[in-house]
Amino acid sequence: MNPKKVKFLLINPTSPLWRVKANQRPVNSGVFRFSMLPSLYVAASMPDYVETKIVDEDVEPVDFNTDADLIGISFMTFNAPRAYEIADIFRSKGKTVIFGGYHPTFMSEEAIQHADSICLGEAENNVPRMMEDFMAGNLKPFYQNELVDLENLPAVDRNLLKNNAYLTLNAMQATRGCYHHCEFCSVAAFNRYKIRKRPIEKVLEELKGLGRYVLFMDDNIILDKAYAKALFKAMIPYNKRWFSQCGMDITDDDELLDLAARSGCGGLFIGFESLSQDSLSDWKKHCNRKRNYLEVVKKIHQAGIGIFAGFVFGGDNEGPDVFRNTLDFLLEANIEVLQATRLTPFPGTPLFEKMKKGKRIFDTDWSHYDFFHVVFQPNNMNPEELHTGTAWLQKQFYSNKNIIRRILKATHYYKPELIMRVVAPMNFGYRHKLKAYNAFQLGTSFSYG
Ligand code: B12
Repeated sequence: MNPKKVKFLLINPTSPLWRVKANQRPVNSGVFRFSMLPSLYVAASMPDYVETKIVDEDVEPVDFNTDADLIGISFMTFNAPRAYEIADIFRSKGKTVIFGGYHPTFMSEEAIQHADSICLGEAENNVPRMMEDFMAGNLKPFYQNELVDLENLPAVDRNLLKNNAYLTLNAMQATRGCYHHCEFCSVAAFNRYKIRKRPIEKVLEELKGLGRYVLFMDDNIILDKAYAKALFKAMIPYNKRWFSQCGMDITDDDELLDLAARSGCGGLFIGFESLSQDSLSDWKKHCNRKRNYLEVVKKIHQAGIGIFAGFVFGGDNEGPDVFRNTLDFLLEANIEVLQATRLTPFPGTPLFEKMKKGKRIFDTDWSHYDFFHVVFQPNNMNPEELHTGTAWLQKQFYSNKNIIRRILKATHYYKPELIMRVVAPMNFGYRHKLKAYNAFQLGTSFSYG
């Protein structure tokens, strides 16, 4: 069969808080809009006869009168309710709807109530099969992926995105997945606790075509240390400024840290998760245990690399003093950017199963699975304390006074270019975002009693 051109509308839904209204500017700060690789790889996996249009509800409203032949929706857990709402509208108009992403993969029986078909896992192998069946009028409800061989990843077309709506379009991947078994992590579960690597020459080929600032959307770019060293060494001549995510064990290997810095690493997202050894053990975050966090930070700063730290609150042994203690550490260490999250049992994770079994999940409104709500019963605090305590910490960390202080301190080890282009915008971006979530107001109601 020589198929006709098929129009495919691929939607990224969002919550009412961030949804853009017709002819208005986005509500969410552009600092928090990047990657879009999930949708770009779906589009890249489509056969040639498919014309894809990507709509990101953060940036542009969905046209429910579209003439598209097929509707796709890409979503995680927090935007599942909106994804279902959109799907129901399109299906009531007779359109075929397919789903993909973390939530429909892990909650497939729930999701299929709202879709004609679901891509379970990655798109690259599944999408061609789905399209073949769609064209033959024989679309099946579920397509289970096998892990994709990254050697043959298709090239993405970043022109499908609205250029000025994103922090950068220069997002790419060298590796996918992670073999650690941290209880709360959906990424490792999604990738079946395996790491896969692209051949370095393919990474360089893609990197070459991107601008100076690049985001590597890897789950842990240094997990395979030999690979990371070879990659960083090969990247040095390209003169890029890159940012990624990795484990704090980057500080165990001086050569690796040095190569990261020399190849242009400007900042790393690192999951510190907790100062509590008990929480790290409970969550099976063994790679962080028995480490001197201040020393870790110092070493990374000495290499001229900034730190975006992830901290999680709500461990079983944690009481309300956890917020003050963590704040003291963050300010002393001069962590540049903080992501403070309430522990969240995402579907598909061991934590979800554990909490479900213990009957501790009291809120299954998926729109609350955004790190800004408490959805489970903590052990050593009440939900209100966990909620307001996290907000209190965010309010303190992102006070104007503390932002200015950390920027001044950062001038001793961090390039002015990076302070202007990364630290300042991220800090003020967070202030804006947290205010939209009412976190500053909420934080005032926290007290140690
Ligand atoms: C970049 C990113 C974002 C970006 C944009 C996401 C995007 N659409 O591009 C931004 C910054 C907006 C974002 C926000 C949030 N994020 Co986020 N994000 C990521 C991150 C780090 C990388 C995404 C990426 O580029 N992946 C690479 C691509 C290639 O992989 P992929 O997602 O697996 O895509 C494949 C399949 O899922 C499938 N697929 C996906 N969609 C579709 C659709 C169809 C039709 C088909 C057929 C297939 C298909 O095919 C793809 C290619 O193989 C992931 C972690 C991760 N490793 O994925 C977290 C992650 C997705 N985010 C997460 C969360 C929780 C959030 C937030 C809710 C909270 C937060 N972090 O602040 C917010 C909410 C935003 C808001 N408005 O409030 C969680 C989701 C967990 C869950 N089960 O819901 C993740 C997994 C990280 C984590 N902490 O565990 N995020």
